[in-house]
Amino acid sequence: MDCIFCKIIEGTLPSKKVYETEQVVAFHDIQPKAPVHIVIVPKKHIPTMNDLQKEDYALLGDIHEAAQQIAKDLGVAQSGYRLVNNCNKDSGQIVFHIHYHLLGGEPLGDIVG
Ligand code: D5M
Repeated sequence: MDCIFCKIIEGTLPSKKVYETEQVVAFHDIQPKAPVHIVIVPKKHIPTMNDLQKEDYALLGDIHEAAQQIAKDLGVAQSGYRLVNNCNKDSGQIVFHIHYHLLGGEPLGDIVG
């Protein structure tokens, strides 16, 4: 499958990982829009939020657990951070493997992932 994030998950494409469990991986965004910009990805290939099934809902909990831990580890838990999902064209989604941007490290204003 020609999916950049699947290649990162398989280890065939390098990434700067900050978090990994059996279900989820997170790594530094290659084009950061804030001092802290991490991409949190379920290992299961789900193209967009529209494709989430009920059986996948536990992954959303795993992603929030990852966000909490990463925010703590990278020192933005108290200063604040934003978790963003882009779905389809108008949102600007360019990688069609569902993911959540964790942004922080400065006042974010209208910065989105
Ligand atoms: O955002 C997709 C995000 O994925 C975008 O901010 C760039 C990032 N990206 C793309 N390729 C890589 C690699 N190879 N490593 C790390 N980050 C990457 P979207 O929500 O789809 O607009």
